[in-house]
Amino acid sequence: IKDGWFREISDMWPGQAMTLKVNKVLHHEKSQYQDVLIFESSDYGNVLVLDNVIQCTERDEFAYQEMITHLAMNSHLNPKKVLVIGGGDGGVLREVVKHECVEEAILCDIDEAVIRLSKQYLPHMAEGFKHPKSKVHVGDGFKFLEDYKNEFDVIITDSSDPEGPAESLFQKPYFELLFGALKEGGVITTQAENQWLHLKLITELKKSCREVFPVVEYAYTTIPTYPSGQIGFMVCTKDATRNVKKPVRTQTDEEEQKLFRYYNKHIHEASFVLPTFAALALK
Ligand code: AAT
Repeated sequence: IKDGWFREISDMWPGQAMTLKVNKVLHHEKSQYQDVLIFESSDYGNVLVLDNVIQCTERDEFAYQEMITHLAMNSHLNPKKVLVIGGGDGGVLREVVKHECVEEAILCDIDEAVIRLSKQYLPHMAEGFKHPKSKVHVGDGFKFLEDYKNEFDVIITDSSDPEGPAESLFQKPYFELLFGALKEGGVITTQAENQWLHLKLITELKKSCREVFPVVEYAYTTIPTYPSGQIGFMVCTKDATRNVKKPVRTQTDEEEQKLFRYYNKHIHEASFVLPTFAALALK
């Protein structure tokens, strides 16, 4: 923070940086895994920052949390048991339990500080923790998955960027664990970075996923406070016959408007349509 502005300077997006005006710093600590900063911004509500990277703001978080969740949830006919890796703010959990078919939703984040501070400063996201179907485990997502085989219908990896504690969540051994932990017909989504900045990383990620899953597609959402204003997802399923680009389960228009602010059945399909430069690279 300099002169009242937070600047998101990082080698992961050279030569550019999101800046947000700071009203006041609410909390700052070094947790066991990362530097955790929470500030109140002038126009984006409260902001969670890990190792100087914006994780979410109250104003636009729904664009990300809804898409990473419902692209997976609506690509499964009857998701009952759901796992979230990362997502310590609780926003993805909040979205998962909106689906009444869900019987159990488990979240595994590596950092108790993120969970603790989100409950205090990001209550609209952390409401996901209060739901009777929600369970929380603090630990490394990679290690957690090693104990589960044939267990989950949907697994959502809402992880930070590959520099730091989330590095292992972007590599092939992790996708093998995900595949093994899914039941037949299971679906995953993972945070898969920005097509303007990380096309090479996304290409490699897709290749790794393709070596494990029969169906792998990249989708993206728009979000002002992530680098370059967009972020993508890998959407994969064990079921070779399924087309994840079209929801297999839908809500009525009225339900959609009641439940979601960003996601709807049209944007589900649209989010897989890529500009030519990205489509060619990811072919
Ligand atoms: N929904 C907010 C978006 C995030 S949060 C990412 C979370 O991943 C953090 O809470 C962090 O503690 C957790 N995490 C990191 N590594 C691991 C791990 N190995 N196991 C479990 N959880 C982990 C993502 C923001 C994306 C930013 C885009 N620039």
